[in-house]
Amino acid sequence: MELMLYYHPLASFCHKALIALYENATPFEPNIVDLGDEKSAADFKAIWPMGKFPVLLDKSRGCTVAESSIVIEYLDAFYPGETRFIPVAPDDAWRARMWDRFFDEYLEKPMQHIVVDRLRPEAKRDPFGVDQARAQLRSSYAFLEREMATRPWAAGDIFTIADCSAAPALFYANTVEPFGEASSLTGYLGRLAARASFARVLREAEPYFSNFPLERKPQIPRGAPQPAE
Ligand SMILES: N[C@@H](CCC(=O)N[C@@H](CS)C(=O)NCC(=O)O)C(=O)O
Repeated sequence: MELMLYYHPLASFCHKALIALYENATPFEPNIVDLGDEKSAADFKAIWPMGKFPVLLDKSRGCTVAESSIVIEYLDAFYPGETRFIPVAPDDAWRARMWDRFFDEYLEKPMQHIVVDRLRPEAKRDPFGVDQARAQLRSSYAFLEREMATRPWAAGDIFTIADCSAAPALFYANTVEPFGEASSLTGYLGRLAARASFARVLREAEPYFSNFPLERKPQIPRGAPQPAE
């Protein structure tokens, strides 16, 4: 097989790449990395010394592609399918990229900060940083609640790279800092969860949910009807 993905089924940044692969039924060899296992971690770091996944290996083109957004750009450029992740029109393209960055910077990162803090020894925890991360999530929710009231997908009327980022970011952020009654956000997360690609990612992650380090475990949201495309 030409493509191999190094990933873990529970890892939110890996979900971005998996959604893109599943959207277009792109064939790839899955390679689950267990960073808790010395050999698995060492084998992975020999490929990508930063030790962060997802990483896509393209044997036919001799490329090692790291960083979830770049993996998606790469798939869109070299293994395109029916779902195009970067729109062709320049105005739509910068919007899709901007919202991709938004979800990584202002949801994924604070969510990760809260989760990773819980994995530290008690004396090394950072309650102030966790409070800041929670405040960041709440202000992102308030902004998104207004934004998502007027469109079905993150960057407009079509599913793009931004929705690949939004899906795991909102799913895990809602677990660590529930957005409760926010109706546009709940509706959007429901649409994402009903999308076949993300539904499959969640089904594959579910056996690992008990490993999530916070008391409140992730739960697959009830799906909502798809918008007309
Ligand atoms: N900017 C990177 C972030 C990747 C990242 O943080 N991945 C997490 C999993 S969600 C990871 O590899 N964590 C393992 C670790 O930090 O040891 C991307 O977009 O791919």
